[in-house]
Amino acid sequence: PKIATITVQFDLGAGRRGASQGPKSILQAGLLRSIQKMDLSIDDITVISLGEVAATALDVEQDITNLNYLAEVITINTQLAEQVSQTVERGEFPLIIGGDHSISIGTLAGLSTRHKNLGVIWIDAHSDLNTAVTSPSGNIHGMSLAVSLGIGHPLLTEMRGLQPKLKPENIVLIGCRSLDEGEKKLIRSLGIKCFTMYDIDRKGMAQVMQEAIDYLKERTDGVHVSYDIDSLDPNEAPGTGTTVKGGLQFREAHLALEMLHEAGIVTSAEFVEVNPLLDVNNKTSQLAVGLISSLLGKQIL
Ligand code: DIR
Ligand code: MN
Ligand code: MN
Ligand code: MN
Repeated sequence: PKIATITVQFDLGAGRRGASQGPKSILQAGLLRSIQKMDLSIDDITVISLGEVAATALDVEQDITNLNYLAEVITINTQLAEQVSQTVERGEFPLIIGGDHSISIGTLAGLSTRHKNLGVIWIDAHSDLNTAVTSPSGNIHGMSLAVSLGIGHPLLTEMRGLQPKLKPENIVLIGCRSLDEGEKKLIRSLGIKCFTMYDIDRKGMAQVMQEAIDYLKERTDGVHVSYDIDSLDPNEAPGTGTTVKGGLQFREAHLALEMLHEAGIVTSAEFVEVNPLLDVNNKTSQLAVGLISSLLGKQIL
């Protein structure tokens, strides 16, 4: 299908500024040239930003304790959900470029209009399963997966309708190595499938991905790849706000996406948390171009 690129210039879900400049930097690093080389058809780029839009006014009665920039997060994600929904209704493949990881709230809300049994591969050093109660930071980018499961502030979970956007058994976490206590509890209690860095070291990325693909293939009606660039080792991806050592190596990261392309199960994707202000010689933006290309079918030979 035709690829519809949606860029989201937003970073208020994260603890530090700069990820809003990720899309511009990834485009400058040659994303469109790389995609065009693969003979894919690609639509115009839709740009989403808070810009002149005033953030949603929140009712003073609302409890917004430990939810930083809640109004702004709602405003941007409501716009994004609408764009994603229109894209899938046109039968196109949404490729969302962030922005911080809070934008998954809008992406998954938009996808849920079309997919009732969506699978998600969440590649991240973190699990983003916090709530305002468990979060050590109040940053909503650490809560987006929980929100999509229907766990969190109603203004977030009820975006585009009341129902949870995802089922816990349709999620696979890959690359985690920094989990907060509340997140660990939730992973265990909901039985979320989780391949930590320990599993990747132990089994190798090829086996981990094969298991993830086999698991999702039989139970879902589409698979969304949510790719946080901090899943990579900081040596490969220094340009991101919350680096955690002991991450994916360059080839492991590419192999995962190459295998996903080969499996032919992916129906949408987002790449988030590239922060050009923290980058070294544009290394992380260039890496993102390579990773997106691998997911879309770029091969070495
Ligand atoms: C931490 C960091 N678990 C939090 N989360 C990040 O603030 O909730 N997610 N960086 O990508
Ligand atoms: Mn994340
Ligand atoms: Mn992360
Ligand atoms: Mn579909």
